[in-house]
Amino acid sequence: MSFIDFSGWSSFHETLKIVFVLVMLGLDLAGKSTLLYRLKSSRAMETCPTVGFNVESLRTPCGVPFTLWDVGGQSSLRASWPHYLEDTNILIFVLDSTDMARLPEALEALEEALGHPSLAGVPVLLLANKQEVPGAMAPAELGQRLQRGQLMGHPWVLRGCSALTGQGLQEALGVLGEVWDLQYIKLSTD
Ligand SMILES: Nc1nc2c(ncn2[C@@H]2O[C@H](COP(=O)(O)OP(=O)(O)OP(=O)(O)O)[C@@H](O)[C@H]2O)c(=O)[nH]1
Ligand SMILES: [Mg+2]
Repeated sequence: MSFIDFSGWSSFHETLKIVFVLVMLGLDLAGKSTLLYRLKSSRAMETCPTVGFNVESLRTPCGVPFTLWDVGGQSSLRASWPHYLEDTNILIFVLDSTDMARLPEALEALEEALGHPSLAGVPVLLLANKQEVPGAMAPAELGQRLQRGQLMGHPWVLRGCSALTGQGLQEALGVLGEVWDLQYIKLSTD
C-alpha cells in the first residue's frame, strides 16, 4: 500500500459532508480509552474501565473529520460489540503489547469481530499499544502471531504506539489515510 497525501481531503470531505465512523475494539486494559483521550486532548488522562462506550469527534492532522467509538472490552461486554459495528468505516483493534498471556484471547476476539457481516471488507488498523514499556512485544513480533483467517478479507495495517506517551499516534493517524483511501474506493464503487 502506498502512502497517500491527504492534504487536499479536508475540504473534499467537508463538501461531501463525509464523517468517517471508526470503531475501536480490544480487550479490557488494552488502552483504548487512554488512546481516545490522548487523541482528543493530547495528554494522558486517567481512565476507568469502560462500561458501554465513549465517543469523540476528531480530525486527522490534515483535517479529515471522523467519529471514534471506544467500546468497553471486558469479557462480559464483548457480546455487545456487534451493536456498534453497523456503519463502521474502519475498525481499530488495540492490542496490549505487554500482555503476552492474553494475546490468544485478543486475537480470538478480533477474529470473532471480523466475522460480523457489518465488517465485511472493512479496513482494519491494528495498534500494538504500550510500546514504551521495556520488553513490550514489537509490532513485527505481534504480526507474526496474527492468525490471518478473517483478516484475509480486509485491507489491514499494524502499527506500534503508546497511548501513554503519544508515541506513534500521529503516524497511526497518517496510516488512517491509507486505509481511508481504500474505504473511499470501496464506498465509491458500491
Ligand atoms: N504503559 C502504558 N500503559 C497504558 C498505555 N495505554 C493505556 N495504558 C494503561 O492501561 C490501563 C488501561 O487503560 P484503558 O485505556 O482504560 O483501557 P481500555 O482498553 O479502555 O479498557 P476497557 O475500557 O476496560 O476496555 C490504564 O492503567 C492505562 O493507564 C500505554 O500506552 N502504555
Ligand atoms: Mg476503556
